Amino acid sequence: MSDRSARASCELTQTGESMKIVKSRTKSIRSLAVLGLSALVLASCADEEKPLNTFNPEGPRAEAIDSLMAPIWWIAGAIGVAVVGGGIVLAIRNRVKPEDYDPEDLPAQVHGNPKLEWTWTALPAVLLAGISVFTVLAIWDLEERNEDGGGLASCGTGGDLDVMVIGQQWWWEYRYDVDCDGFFEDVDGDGFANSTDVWDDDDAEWPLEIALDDDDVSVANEMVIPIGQQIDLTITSRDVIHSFWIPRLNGKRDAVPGRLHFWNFEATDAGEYTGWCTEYCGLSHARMRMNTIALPQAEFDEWIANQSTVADIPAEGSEAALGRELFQQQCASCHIVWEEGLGQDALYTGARNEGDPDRAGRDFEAALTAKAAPNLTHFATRTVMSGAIFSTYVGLDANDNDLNADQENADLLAGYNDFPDFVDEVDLEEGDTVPELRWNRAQLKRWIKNAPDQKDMAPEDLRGMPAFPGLSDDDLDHIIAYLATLD
Ligand code: HEC
Ligand SMILES: [Cu+2]
Repeated sequence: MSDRSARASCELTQTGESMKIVKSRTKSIRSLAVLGLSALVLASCADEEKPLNTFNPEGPRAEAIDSLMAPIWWIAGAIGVAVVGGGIVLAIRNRVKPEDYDPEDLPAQVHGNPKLEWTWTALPAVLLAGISVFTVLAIWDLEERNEDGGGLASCGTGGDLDVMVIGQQWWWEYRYDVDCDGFFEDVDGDGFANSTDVWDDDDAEWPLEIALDDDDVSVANEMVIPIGQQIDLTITSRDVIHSFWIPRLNGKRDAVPGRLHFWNFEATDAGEYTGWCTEYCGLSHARMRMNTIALPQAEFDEWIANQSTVADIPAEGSEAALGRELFQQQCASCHIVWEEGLGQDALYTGARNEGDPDRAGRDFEAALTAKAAPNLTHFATRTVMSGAIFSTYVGLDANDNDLNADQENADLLAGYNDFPDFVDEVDLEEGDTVPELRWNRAQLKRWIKNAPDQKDMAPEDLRGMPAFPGLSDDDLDHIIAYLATLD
């Protein structure tokens, strides 16, 4: 079964067939067959290739969960079969025809038999106690952080990495503690910058100023990690409760405003690991995904070195320079692009007023809808955007100049919207050349022109990005040319 038809039948099974469990007895055979078929099809949904498959764990954390679950599943399955099977066997063996039914003829009674009663109380208790020992050990194991000075304090000498994960309606921000000085300022002066400093800092306005460190790197939607090392995560949220879950790397952990939750994972192999927000968080909850890219150490080092640089300023008079001007007028009230002279602490709009004398005094808060928007300094290095629901690059001959005008292209892209691995999904005929990866200009245009049309958002309620109906096609071209320089 091809990937696509498997997916189609997954949907079919979930929506239709299994509902058709037929009531009448004559149809029961057919309904059994349907059930069996559904089970088979659903089993094929657990295909190894599926990006969110917990049964295909990668790295020690996910493997620990999987290897805890497998034996419990078999034990529970055996007990289930024994109990249900025993029940069925007894029912069949002891069945009586209505005309033979004698209310006086009771089976042997076991009530008041201490041996039996002790046995069926003790057995499950021992079993559950045994399972709980392994479960608790696994939970402790999963929570373990790198021994590098309390987790939050530094990256330590081992070079392991601390990443702060911040959920927001409806995208994820990742901050990297690049210089290993921790995420927090040492407010209480005890020589140790840790999470208690946040509570000690009267000026810190949770959650706006959490983890405000001049030297950190902030990216959106796509977390890049080195393979073969444990990444310590500090998870929190800016608005409502979200839940962070990359199924192939570890279990879930809630992102709760005002709280710091610790979590970690490790990928053994290079590759892409995707996830979804798994706590209902409003309008675009289903479009709040995450992408994790695991790279060999050397490539990761290159990546982080590049992310730590400021953006180049495009040459005067170029298309990109025009775009930058527009960007500063229309977009910079929410989005930051770090440039020379603009301190990295200008991560939030409030701080930006001081960071750039040209902008001092402007009322950014008033224009600010989302309180924070993705940092776009190296936007062109990401493969996904907008909560990881669109690709920044496609392998299609995307239509450059007309917003949604080319229906075929629009349809293909719409198909992509539901599936980030679009490039692999395009059916190519034999002999076709694989289309080159290219900047997804069509989608970017649609997004910048009218983001709420592309993803449910409520900019009027201070959530998400507003539409810019006033931008002309040329304006959009210029802005996109500028964004393309942000690599
Ligand atoms: C009022 C705040 C605000 C303004 C103004 C704004 N944006 Fe956004 N933008 C956002 C938010 C919030 C998101 C994240 C939306 C999401 O993914 O749910 C976003 C996402 C984006 C993204 C995707 C980034 C990524 O990594 O996912 C791009 C590109 C972008 N905006 C470009 C622009 C451009 C260009 C302008 C100016 C024409 C602009 N934005 C103006 C708030 C804003
Ligand atoms: Cu969410």
